[in-house]
Amino acid sequence: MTAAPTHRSALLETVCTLLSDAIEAFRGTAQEQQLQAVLDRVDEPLRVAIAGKVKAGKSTLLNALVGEELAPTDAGECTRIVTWYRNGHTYRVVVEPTVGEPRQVPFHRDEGALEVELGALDHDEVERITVDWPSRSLERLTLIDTPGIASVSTDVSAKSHSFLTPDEDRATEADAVLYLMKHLHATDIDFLEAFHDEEVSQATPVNAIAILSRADEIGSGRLDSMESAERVAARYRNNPNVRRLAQTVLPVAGLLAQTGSTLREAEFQALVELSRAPVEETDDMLLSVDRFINGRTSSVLTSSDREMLLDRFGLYGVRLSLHLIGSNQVSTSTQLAAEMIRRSGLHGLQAALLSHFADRRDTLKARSGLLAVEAALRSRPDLAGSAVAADLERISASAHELNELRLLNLIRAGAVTAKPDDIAEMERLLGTSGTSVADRLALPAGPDAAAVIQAAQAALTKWQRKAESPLSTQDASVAARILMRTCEGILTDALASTN
Ligand SMILES: Nc1nc2c(ncn2[C@@H]2O[C@H](COP(=O)(O)OP(=O)(O)OP(=O)(O)O)[C@@H](O)[C@H]2O)c(=O)[nH]1
Ligand SMILES: [Mg+2]
Repeated sequence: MTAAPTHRSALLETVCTLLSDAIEAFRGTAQEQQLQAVLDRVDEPLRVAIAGKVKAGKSTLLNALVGEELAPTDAGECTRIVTWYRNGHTYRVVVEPTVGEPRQVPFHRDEGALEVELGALDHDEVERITVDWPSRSLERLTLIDTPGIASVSTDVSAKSHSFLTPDEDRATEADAVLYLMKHLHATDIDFLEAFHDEEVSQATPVNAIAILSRADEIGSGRLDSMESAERVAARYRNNPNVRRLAQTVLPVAGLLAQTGSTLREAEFQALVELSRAPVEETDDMLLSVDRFINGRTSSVLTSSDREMLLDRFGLYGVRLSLHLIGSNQVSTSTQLAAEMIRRSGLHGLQAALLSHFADRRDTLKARSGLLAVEAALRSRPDLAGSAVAADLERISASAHELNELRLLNLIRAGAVTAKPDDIAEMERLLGTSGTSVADRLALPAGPDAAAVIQAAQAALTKWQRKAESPLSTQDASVAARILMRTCEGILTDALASTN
């Protein structure tokens, strides 16, 4: 059932009406159910899928975002199943088999990830698992863990592909995607492109963020690894192929963030113990995984203690912790945890998730709704001339928020001719640096109405001149007109707030 409508934007309200009309028009067909499902989820949190190749660090990053160890990493059957993590009133796990009814199943969690009991079911007989978990972090975003793409088992890979890039007549179930890549391989670009096609675009610069994952490994675990990762990410950010496909590229060391969020006192004490050993000894140990686990040490840590530390921290995490403890920058486990999270890049990702996804929730939901109606209509050419088809076209063409998203796509595709400075300003106005008015107008946070009015007026004049200039190309003047509308909207709101 649809939850009681919260504060929907006018566009989302219109799209809900369209969905209801479409449900009527498709009554008694397979499309009816799909459209109903889309309508039902309008008031739910935004659904963000975490995708990427095998062992890219997807489940670890999901745990870091939730702040708990939930999703199984490394081994286990469940890493091969699409798993949803939703905010819930109670702890509950439901398994949806490929054949048969969904059923609630037992789960347990000792120390570490959730272990779901599939009973007699094999992993390939499971369509999806839904985990309801009371968690503040899941209030605004539902997170979806997907199995690795291009895995050894093509079957598992196919499962992710069909979830993220469904058949022509079925819109994707995710509203947005975090795409993890360890390094930029050809297949990463192929993958993003597979679900980037003009109309049924599932991932576009609008709803995808690329993550340079396991960022701590980029500099071979050296202390400046995260700085190296930031430089690599900045390069990718300016790569036209990446710009076409994702809103931004952020370096994140998920393991560091996950362990920071779940750090145990005993682990901190083990690191303190290790930090007491002579520097030459620890330097030598940190040269490789093998030396760290099996090398000689004057500390009391056994090989298995060290192996456990490595599992939780990685070489970089151990090196960083020893450095922070040794130089007295941290003296408690709480301080170490905070510093690990700060350096992991998690805060940057959380901010991007809010500004790029959560704050655009209504627009992205509206977009998902329109895509669903469009997909349904494609399966029924006889309805091409129907009222639903006409409404779809009218709403798609006239909604300013959607025009903004489309313009952003065009800019990212390199289809708008303008000077680099103007491109940067266009993108900012469209919200790529954050969707607040201050972000869009490049004003300091919390500007007063007068400052907003002045900046919006100046921007409006600028884009009006560009729109009317005989020197502007056709694409640039269309872009300028859309930006004028954006400025007018900001101006109207600011003027209204002064009355
Ligand atoms: N050093 C380091 N290791 C990481 C990081 N993130 C994940 N790992 C390790 O990489 C391995 C795979 O991590 P997962 O989170 O299970 O990766 P995944 O993408 O979910 O893997 P599949 O679901 O099997 O495709 C684990 O051993 C993690 O500990 C990271 O940021 N840094
Ligand atoms: Mg996984």
